[in-house]
Amino acid sequence: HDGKEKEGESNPNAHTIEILEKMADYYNGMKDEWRIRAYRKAISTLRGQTKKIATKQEAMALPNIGERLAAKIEEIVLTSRLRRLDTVLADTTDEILRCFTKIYGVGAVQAAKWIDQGFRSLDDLREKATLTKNQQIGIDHYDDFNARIPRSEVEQLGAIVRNALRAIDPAFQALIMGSYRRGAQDSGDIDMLITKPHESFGAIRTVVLEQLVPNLVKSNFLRAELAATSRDTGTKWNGACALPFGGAPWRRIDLLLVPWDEMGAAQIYFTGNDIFNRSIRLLASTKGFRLNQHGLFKDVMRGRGRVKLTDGTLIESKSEKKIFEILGVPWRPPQHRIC
Ligand code: DCP
Ligand code: MG
Ligand code: MN
Repeated sequence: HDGKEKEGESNPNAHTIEILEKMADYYNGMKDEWRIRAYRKAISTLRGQTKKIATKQEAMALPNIGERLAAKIEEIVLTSRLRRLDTVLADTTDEILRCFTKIYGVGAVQAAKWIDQGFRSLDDLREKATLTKNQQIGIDHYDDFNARIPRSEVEQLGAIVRNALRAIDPAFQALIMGSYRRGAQDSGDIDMLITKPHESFGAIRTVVLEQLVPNLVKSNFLRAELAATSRDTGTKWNGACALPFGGAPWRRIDLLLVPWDEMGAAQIYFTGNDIFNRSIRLLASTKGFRLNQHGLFKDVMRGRGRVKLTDGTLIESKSEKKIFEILGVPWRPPQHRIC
């Protein structure tokens, strides 16, 4: 920090130096030793000048400044900016944004907020950010949660849930949905639909939340609970699980609690994929219906701005096939519900 403090006002090349330092910081992050050295030396040379260096010619005449750096110095003096730095900063922001949005439960808005607050890496977040419990777990298990789960492990994890549930009440059903039901060779998480023939939502929820989940926590299968997004509160339990051996990777698991009467609509919803759901729901609405995870409805009253005023009349919710039929959509097996 040789005289850096004084530089601000007095050094005629302060602005040029400031921009070159940002480039050096970038190459530092890239571990580009050769460019780091070139920038450091040029910066040091500029610091020693008492006159403003404004042209490529002037810059090249100084020690340790090559032609390309000299051209950059001229560009900075002429335009007050360096286009290369602008692209580098935009690319870096994109990369940090991608890194942050891969934290489970973190979207673009939260990620942008953190970047705004000056956080640049997961370590920054760990050390300096105020994190919710969910975010803390998402960061602690970042690599695990971003890894794909092999189909065979999805089956093993699903069997553990199914066996624990059947031990409580053999009439219960636990089906693996999501990408697994669509036939994927690996999945991002495990999606399990839990139901019992002829049973209500309340009774199913009581068994899952008061018996199944506590049992699976006790057996160390469930490792953490993750707060639900406001949209699925009540119908979903989100968390993390792992196979019962030391060092087993943590996997994301979603349990969807479904009353028997809503099985068909729930199966469509939880099989996805999300784009297929959006398009079949849109198609339903163009035919005057409304489709959601609970059923297919008609005569939904909408007010201003298409705000829903009533749920309408339930037409069908029990059978996946019937919902397709009523909508006039040819049956699509789960493997073909990829849009
Ligand atoms: N779903 C949806 N809209 C969303 C999220 C989910 O309709 N925004 C539905 C369709 C999905 C299903 O829930 O297929 C399960 O959601 P996942 O996020 O677990 O997605 P997938 O199981 O399809 O893929 P992955 O292998 O990444 O888990
Ligand atoms: Mg899934
Ligand atoms: Mn899921």
